[in-house]
Amino acid sequence: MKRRAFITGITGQDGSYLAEHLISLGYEVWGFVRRTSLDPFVRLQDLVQPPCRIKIVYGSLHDAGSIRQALKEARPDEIYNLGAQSDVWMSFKCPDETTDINYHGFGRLVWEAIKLNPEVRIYQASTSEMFGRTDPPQSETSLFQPVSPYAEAKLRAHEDYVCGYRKKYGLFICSGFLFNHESPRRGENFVTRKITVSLSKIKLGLLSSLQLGNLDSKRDWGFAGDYVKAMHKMLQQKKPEDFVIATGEAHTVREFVEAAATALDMPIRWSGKGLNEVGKTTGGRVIVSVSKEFYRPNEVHYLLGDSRKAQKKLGWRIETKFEELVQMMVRYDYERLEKMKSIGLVRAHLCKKS
Ligand code: NAP
Ligand code: F7E
Repeated sequence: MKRRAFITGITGQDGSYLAEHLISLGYEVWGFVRRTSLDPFVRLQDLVQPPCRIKIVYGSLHDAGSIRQALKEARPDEIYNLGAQSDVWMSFKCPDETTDINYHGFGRLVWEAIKLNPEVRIYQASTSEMFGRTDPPQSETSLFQPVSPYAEAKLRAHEDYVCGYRKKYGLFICSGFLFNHESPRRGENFVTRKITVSLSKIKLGLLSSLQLGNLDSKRDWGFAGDYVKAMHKMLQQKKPEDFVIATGEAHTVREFVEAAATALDMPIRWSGKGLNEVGKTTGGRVIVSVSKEFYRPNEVHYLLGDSRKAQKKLGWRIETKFEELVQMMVRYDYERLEKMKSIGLVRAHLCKKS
């Protein structure tokens, strides 16, 4: 019989890649989807075309009854909890909602899951943000020092329901401390995709300039398609354990801009400092500037992961290098926007936070 996987957050970046990966491994995939005012299936187009390759159950992590009902229908062997309010900046605006989804929501899910089947295997999407201000490189034994409501909620979920329930009830439940991972399916509110979309629009004459926040912030950016493979591997271990997943290479936001601009054949030169720093084309046109609006009340300055444990115990490997990732994202955005421009379908850059 096919193994059954239940994915919360299936409509998000990671959920869509994980669903494809598990289907390729022969799983029956169930997705837990919440009601939204727009089409939630944009990242799942290929899987929801008839004949539909995933099974959808509706509900919300806010709602224990909906989780119970969905799990009764799906009867999963493995649960991947990817559903979250995943935007760190937004977590400062909506701390209660963030806590209710990212902490209590996971608690509701685990509780309902073990009532139905105490043997079920559960993956929790923990995050490098939990390390917060701890000096790099960060590994499984590093200190947690969260600085945002997002990271606080994820840390409480890890401590109470991953470590706590594993010890108390002997459950197979584990955390992946995943460092930033990106793709052409990344939300445009995150800095990498904001950069690749905006620079592509600038190159096509659809936008004059891009405004960013902290250019000095350093992140360890990998490819989401590689990272979801590690999630599955964690649930196939003999014993439940937690793992850092990262590339071991960090870049500043400024370096990401440079790499994306170079991939678009539009190299950038920097001048000025702090809020006055600008990025110019070789012709001297300002196409990147800094705005206070995109700074956070509290920042995580430097994340760089040590994933040696995952490489050794899971046999997990980084398949996509930083430059390939940037090129993949730029190519996708530029080609898509060029097509949209040619048929007059492109929108002006939205007047919103991202
Ligand atoms: P994402 O694209 O923002 O996806 C989040 C998913 O959660 C979406 O499917 C969203 O549904 C769903 N969701 C939000 N609120 C929900 C609710 N109340 N009930 C049910 N589902 C809900 O995030 P991602 O990048 O794929 O990340 C996946 C997970 O990994 C998240 O838990 C994130 O915190 C964690 N993580 C991500 C990274 C990273 O770099 N990407 C790194 C470490 C950890 P809608 O489509 O309806 O919004
Ligand atoms: O910011 C800086 C910003 O929003 C990265 C989530 O998936 O990864 C993600 O969280 C850095 C920060 O991702 C802008 O201040 C500068 O230092 O792309 P981001 P994040 O906050 O690292 C972790 C691992 C998760 O778990 C989360 O779910 O870039 N930055 N200027 C900016 N960031 C944004 N969004 N927009 C800017 O204009």
